[in-house]
Amino acid sequence: MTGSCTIVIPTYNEEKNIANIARAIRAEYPDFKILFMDDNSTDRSREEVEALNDPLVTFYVRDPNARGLGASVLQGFEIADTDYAMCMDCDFQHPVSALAGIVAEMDKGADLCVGQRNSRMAMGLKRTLGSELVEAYCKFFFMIHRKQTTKDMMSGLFAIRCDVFRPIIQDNWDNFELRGWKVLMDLLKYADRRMDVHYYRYDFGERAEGVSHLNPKVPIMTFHQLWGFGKVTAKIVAKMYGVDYYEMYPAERK
Ligand SMILES: Nc1nc2c(ncn2[C@@H]2O[C@H](COP(=O)(O)OP(=O)(O)OP(=O)(O)O)[C@@H](O)[C@H]2O)c(=O)[nH]1
Ligand SMILES: [Mg+2]
Repeated sequence: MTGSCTIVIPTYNEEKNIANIARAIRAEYPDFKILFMDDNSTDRSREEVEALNDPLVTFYVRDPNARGLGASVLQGFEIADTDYAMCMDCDFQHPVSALAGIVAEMDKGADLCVGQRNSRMAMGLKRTLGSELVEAYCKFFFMIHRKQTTKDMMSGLFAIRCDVFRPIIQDNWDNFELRGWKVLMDLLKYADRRMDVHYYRYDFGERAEGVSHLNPKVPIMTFHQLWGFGKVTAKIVAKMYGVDYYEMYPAERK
């Protein structure tokens, strides 16, 4: 086992950020493994990573028939062979300097450490308000279903103990929102409520380079994670955005 942590980074067409983020992580953390879970990028992402020649960096090309941000992160967590695995985005919105604080919390015995944004305003006012509202809505359903909630449940920066979460991932693979973006929220649906959750606060930034992948399907998939009534909400939101819900979820077509 090399080092204590694998940094799992889901990527799609991040050629402008991918080498920079690997270099930035390596400069501060000589022994962290870096695992890019790439969904068949059509740009020069692979070449950029290969040119780094870093033995602790892996560019994993995922099955093109099983694409999805959620699936990428969960599969990365399964592949990780270190004590902890942490996911973060490729575009520097999650500061590399925060990783040390998160790992320090894991070293104190946490099962899960959530990177908690001091503010979401880097997303702009409209998206920040939307994000906070959606999170409050999701939390309400988690409470009704007596599930574990955390602060910043929508966070894309968090670390897990692999031995605690690997069985959860393997046992529930088909139940996850595999194309969805709210991986932490999905994991909490199946996690033991007695687990030890720690937090690390950080300043959330703006995308460094490249273009956003956010699209109307993201909130639809987030609501779809919320059991029966969430699916009704997802259908309403799909209608609002002019998205064909049953094309997204053909198995639910009656
Ligand atoms: N593997 C994989 N990664 C993805 C996919 N879509 C987005 N990503 C990655 O997921 C991370 C988050 O995507 P972003 O485009 O930054 O989404 P966002 O942060 O909500 O949007 P911005 O605030 O505009 O950056 C980035 O590292 C993306 O490259 C996907 O379908 N598959
Ligand atoms: Mg981003």
